[in-house]
Amino acid sequence: MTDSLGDWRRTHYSKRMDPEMSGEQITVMGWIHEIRDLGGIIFVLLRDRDGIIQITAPSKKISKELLDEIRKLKKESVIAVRGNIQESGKAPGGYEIIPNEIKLLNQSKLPLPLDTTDKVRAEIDTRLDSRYIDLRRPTSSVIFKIKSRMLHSVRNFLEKGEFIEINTPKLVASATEGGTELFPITYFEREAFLGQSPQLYKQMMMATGLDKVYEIAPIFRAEEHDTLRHLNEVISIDIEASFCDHEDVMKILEGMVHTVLGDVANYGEDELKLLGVDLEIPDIPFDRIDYDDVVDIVNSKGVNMGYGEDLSRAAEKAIGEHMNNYYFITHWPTDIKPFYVMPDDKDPKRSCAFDLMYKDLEISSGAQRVHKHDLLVERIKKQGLNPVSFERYLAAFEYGMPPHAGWGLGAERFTMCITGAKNIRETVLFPRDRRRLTP
Ligand code: AMO
Repeated sequence: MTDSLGDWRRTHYSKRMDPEMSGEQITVMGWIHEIRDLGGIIFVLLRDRDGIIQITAPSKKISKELLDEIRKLKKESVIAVRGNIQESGKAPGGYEIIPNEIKLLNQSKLPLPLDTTDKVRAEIDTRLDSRYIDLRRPTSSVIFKIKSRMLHSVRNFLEKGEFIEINTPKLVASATEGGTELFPITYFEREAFLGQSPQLYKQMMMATGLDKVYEIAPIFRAEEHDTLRHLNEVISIDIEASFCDHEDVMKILEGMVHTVLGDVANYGEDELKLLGVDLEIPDIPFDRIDYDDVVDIVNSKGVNMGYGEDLSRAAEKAIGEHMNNYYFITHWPTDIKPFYVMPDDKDPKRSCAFDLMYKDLEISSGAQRVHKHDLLVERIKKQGLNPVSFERYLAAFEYGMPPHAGWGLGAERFTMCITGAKNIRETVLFPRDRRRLTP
């Protein structure tokens, strides 16, 4: 038999107690984390979003009916407790509640597919299969509290910088980053794709006069990689700004990373502590290293890398060891960057593209863009793509397209930098990878 919620409402989360509340009757709601029956006294640990509070039921102070009710409770069932709060040196968190009334709101089946205490470590796949239970563990859920703080701070920063939030379509007709890595879908009688980047749309916005835009939305990549850094659906934080070059948007990016890390360290102190993270706020400006120098350094560390090659995993590790935590790699070879990237005026083999790295992890790419129509057509052809598939995008460059630049920052990779998560799957509620499409 379970009880209905009725007119009961939570008055406090478990961690929002203070000494002045002593003796007050409060109502808490949550899950039974643990229950210990010592005969003369029963301890119930109630867990909510914030943490754990002890319900202490001594047989001397509590009616027999209520004690019998408590004895029937099972781990992970959902309860509401009304009782008097008091300080207690022995209870976790320093407070305990002496119950007056308890409602059993819903029962949990036992055994659980996963332990909710950190006593038994489960494999990541087992955890993801029962993610709703995994997220009852504070060390799992805290990552999403931090991710939420990060995204909130990103929005604040960009709004203060007068960026306008936009939403672009995720059902698209053609590729943006080149021909591969797309998920095809059936769109009525035609083929379409899931968007791999808002790139072409955010650039078209520059022809509208909106001037500075940002989008925080999913991107889909049909990459076959099965690594700790790649997923097939991630959240990209994208900006595009007119009358700007790559240097300007690099300044925005480093300023944003600096501010966001400061905000997370400030407001998420307890959350970081739970993960054992001592967040270092990097000084700005971040170091900038030329791609040519990266090639030299990587080779000097015994990892083979030719000019014009992308960074292999070994090369990323080699350069990561050499540099400070956050740094930019600039002047990438034009040929290995997408068609929309502006070649350097003086040396067109090099481009105005950059990556932002954290140690050995790429977290963002950006560039000044080609804003001249004819050069853009030439670049599309040179990359083996057909300008006809980009007709509507290209048209936007014929009627007054300002010079512009932008970047895309992976929200999950940035969350990994902040939380120290080694596996990107830890930073996504329901990750999508080569093997996983449910839950
Ligand atoms: P790029 O393809 O480099 O650039 O993507 C930008 C950032 O998005 C994140 N990211 C991923 N994270 C995890 N798994 C993946 N499969 C994955 N793919 C991308 C990374 C990466 O640095 N249009 C350009 C951006 C721009 O120039 O504005 C683009 O999409 O953190």
